[in-house]
Amino acid sequence: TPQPGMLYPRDSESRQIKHLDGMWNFRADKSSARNASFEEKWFTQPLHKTGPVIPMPVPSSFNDITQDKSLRDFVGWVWYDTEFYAPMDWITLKKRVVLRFDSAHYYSIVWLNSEHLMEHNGGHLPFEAEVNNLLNYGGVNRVTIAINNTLTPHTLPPGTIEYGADKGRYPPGFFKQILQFDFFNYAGIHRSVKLYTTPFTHYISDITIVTDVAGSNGIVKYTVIGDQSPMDCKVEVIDMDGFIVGRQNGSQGQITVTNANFWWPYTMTAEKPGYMYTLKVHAWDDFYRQPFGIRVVKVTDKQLLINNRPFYCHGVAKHEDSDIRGKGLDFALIAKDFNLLKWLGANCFRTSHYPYAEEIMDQADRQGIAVIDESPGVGIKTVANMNNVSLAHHLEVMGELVRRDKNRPSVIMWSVANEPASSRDEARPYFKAVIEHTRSLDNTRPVTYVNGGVGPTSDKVVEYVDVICLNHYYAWYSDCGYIDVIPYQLKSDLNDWNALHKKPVIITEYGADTVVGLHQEPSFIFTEEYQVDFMSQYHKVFDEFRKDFLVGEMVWNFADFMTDQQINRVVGNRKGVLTRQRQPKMSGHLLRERYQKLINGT
Ligand code: BDP
Repeated sequence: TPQPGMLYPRDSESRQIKHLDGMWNFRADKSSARNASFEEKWFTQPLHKTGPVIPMPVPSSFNDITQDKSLRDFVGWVWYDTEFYAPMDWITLKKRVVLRFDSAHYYSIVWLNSEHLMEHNGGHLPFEAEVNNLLNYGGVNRVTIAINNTLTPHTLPPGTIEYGADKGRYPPGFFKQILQFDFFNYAGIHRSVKLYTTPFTHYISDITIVTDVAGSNGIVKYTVIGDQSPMDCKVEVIDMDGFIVGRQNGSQGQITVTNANFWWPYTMTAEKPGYMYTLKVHAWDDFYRQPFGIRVVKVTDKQLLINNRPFYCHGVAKHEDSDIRGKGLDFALIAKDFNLLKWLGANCFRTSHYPYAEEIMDQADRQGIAVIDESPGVGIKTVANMNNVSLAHHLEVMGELVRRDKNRPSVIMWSVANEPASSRDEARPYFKAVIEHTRSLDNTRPVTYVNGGVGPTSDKVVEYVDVICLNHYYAWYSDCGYIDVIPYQLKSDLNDWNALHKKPVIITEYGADTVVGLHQEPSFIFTEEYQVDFMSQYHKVFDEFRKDFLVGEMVWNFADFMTDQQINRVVGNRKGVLTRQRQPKMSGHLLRERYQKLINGT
């Protein structure tokens, strides 16, 4: 379990933020051994003194920024650096200063003024360190980061490197990265970099809020952790109009908010969806305002309940993916995607297949979109992927994910993995451990994994989950072109699962590749007509089973996204109901019509 902490940087009376985003210097280590940068100690001097650098935007993936194919497909160490000044008042005011990367993909080593500061294993999640000892207040500071995107059997997601075995038939030193998942392995500093301050000692390091509903009242249980104990701590619950609706002294306690505004997905209430409160924490001289919502999630044998009312999830699986920036954070894209979710009438998404940016999750909270929060556990297929080294890392990652997102009302479920080889004997102890660990970190939310076509009699993991999540590609990866098989196969599969496990089911993926603008009638695979006909068959079955134990449907995918180069991918995966540029295909209109009807209860 990771240390408590990693509160999202927020300014306050006692805290200040300095953004380090912008153009950084960048250099890839293209040496044949791939590690000249370490032998030459690039971290000891400004990067531009080690050799040629190029400007690289932060945040962004580096892959699609240049015209250089070898950089797009680069596997190994890339280096970034930038310079900044630390305000002198940080000394006089006795500030603790923290350097935080909201995420970098995949393995990162950070130096400050040539001194080793921290390392972090894995993308999609934040890491930070206190920098007071290394900071230069009288002059310029240089932060350097080396990032390696190489995937191994024990990274999440896992991957392998394949060498050109037949030397005569491959260029010298030839190798390629083999991915076990279906999206481009974008890399770089994907999210923002910030310096933030807190009081030097006696500061708030973590806050956990758990809520419940009791009639029309909200129950708010909170725990505050500081760098010292005991803590001198006062908290206030503040509503969206700025009124204090509850207060309490002590680092732990319970507050009842009378006639509370509960957090609801926007499709469950016309009034105040995504209602957020603030827990204002004042400990010693430190102030932190933690947003939260009052709601409770429960699961029965047939239903998913939000605030004790059945919730039917009609949503999408997404990716962090767009032109040029790859997986880089982009506020314009975030705003556009949420507008599109509303346009479609979607009330839910899954963070397939890794944790999304905190700024995305903020919008889910505030706009009332429910989220299945998925770890980067995608492509866990081999025995090596399930050994003790892999398991230890997976447990660590779940700890980091729960620590980051535990206070988010939008997160209604944790997903530990996507489409692992769940029929393997090794999968049983591995996923039992991962799922039980996740539940021990947070017993207020259901835990699941997403099953990839392993049937109910061969699967060895579903017995540990609260909700069964299934991906199905009938009439695409099997019986391709024969949409008539869909109702038969989907129905019999749903009934088979239900015969063995009395748990609610969500179809977390179904979809067909569709090249926008390709038309043919009668429909033919890859055309817009086929995607519409294909989805319509699934919808008929969903409508039959949502009266019973089906609690959700999510199309694969919200938008087209980039993948590796493969013969079954025409410049990326084309299963979006929107193009990668976020324009609707015919299927987007179909889905919108369906989801708007579901919202109106017709
Ligand atoms: C599913 C995977 C997803 C793929 C999708 C597809 O979960 O990541 O992109 O198939 O093949 O198996 O389109």
